[in-house]
Amino acid sequence: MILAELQKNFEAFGQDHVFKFWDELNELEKAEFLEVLASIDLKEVERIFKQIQEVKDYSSMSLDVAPVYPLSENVNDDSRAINHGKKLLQEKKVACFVVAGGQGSRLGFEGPKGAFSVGLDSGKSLFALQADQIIEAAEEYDYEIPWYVMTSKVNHIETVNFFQDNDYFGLKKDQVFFFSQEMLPAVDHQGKLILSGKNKLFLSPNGHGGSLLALKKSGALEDMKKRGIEYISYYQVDNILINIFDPKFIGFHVLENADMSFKMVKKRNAEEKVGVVAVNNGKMEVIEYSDLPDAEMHAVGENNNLKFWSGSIAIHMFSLRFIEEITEGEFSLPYHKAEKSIPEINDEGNVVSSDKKNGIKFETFVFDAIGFTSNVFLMEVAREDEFAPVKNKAGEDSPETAKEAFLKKGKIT
Ligand code: UD2
Repeated sequence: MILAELQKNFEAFGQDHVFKFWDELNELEKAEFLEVLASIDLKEVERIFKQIQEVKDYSSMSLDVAPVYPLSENVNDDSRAINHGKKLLQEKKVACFVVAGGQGSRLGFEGPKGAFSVGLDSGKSLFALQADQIIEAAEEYDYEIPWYVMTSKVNHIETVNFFQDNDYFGLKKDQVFFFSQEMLPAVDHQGKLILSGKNKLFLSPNGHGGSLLALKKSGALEDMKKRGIEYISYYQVDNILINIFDPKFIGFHVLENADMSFKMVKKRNAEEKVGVVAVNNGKMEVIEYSDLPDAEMHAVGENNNLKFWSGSIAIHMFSLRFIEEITEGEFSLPYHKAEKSIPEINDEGNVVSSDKKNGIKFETFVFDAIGFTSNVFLMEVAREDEFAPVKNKAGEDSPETAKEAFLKKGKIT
């Protein structure tokens, strides 16, 4: 698109302020900036900005708790699921998929979060620990289990380099499939694009919900099919206790005919920052902690326990067929807004940062795929066995607590 045409388009959408410093740019800077601007779908940005204004008011809705298969409810059912899960693994039908496109800003670690080490004696990073599990499972089930790693532009090169520098942690190079999710521009509270440099739009990853389309667009789904994969074990990069190949979870997912399954833990307290699964008007949905009304968050249910007693720890099984079906044709998950402090250029052309939440990032969440199916299975797991995320620098969910949980489980470091 030529400059004049682009300017006209930005003007039509009330976004021509992005050209404010145009005359100060050299030819290279102009060319780089034009390429980015031409890739922005302004109509879509406008649509998303409108959509996020319509915040769902859960306080006026009547919410029930979704049924969760409790820890060891039935030994016979459990062992049937375990056997089935093992069979599916022996049949080489399961792949693993980590979402690692986020920025880890709360942790304050520069670089991909998977490269972070919580301080084990071995110094192993989160990625290295995950690779250990894949190697072990590959031996047990006798196949080269493929590992799909989603990054984003903010960390793609560093992630791939980290794998290369560490010889893929003992995995074969073609066992690991990297791909990036898409980026979206952030806006201010009036919906204006944010300049974080004279020729720089502030862009950020489109949330882990972006993984579903990215799986398709990158060719990862095709690659899975070629390898005979039918089920995907999905997890987040920052959980040091992740149990990537859990035959019970895999088995139940398939025996229950689920399209998507969730692992749940008993919430530490009402305010814990995990989403809950509710039944709203007959349909299951995940309500993120920040959207759950106070009264529901603290509501008391059976046996004087919290009504929403369990939280989603972002560990899922997906059926490949389900992802294929929903990403066919027009596919979009609802957008959520994340209000953030974003570095911004001032009138004098200097980049300024503050603690003020001056910007809005648009994100989609993978758990909203629940809206596309009623075949959902939720399973409770023990926190001490399966969930110790590294989120914050110190305190709860920090490297220190993750390390402690890891060692307590008797894991070999
Ligand atoms: C997420 C869940 C929360 C709970 C918790 C458990 C959301 C909105 N909430 O909260 O309910 O399950 O995790 O740990 O997910 N990521 C990407 N691309 C992105 C954004 C994130 O790949 O654009 C990855 C990121 O690298 C990380 C994971 O998603 O592996 C979680 O991201 P987060 O730390 O921002 O999520 P959090 O802790 O707010």
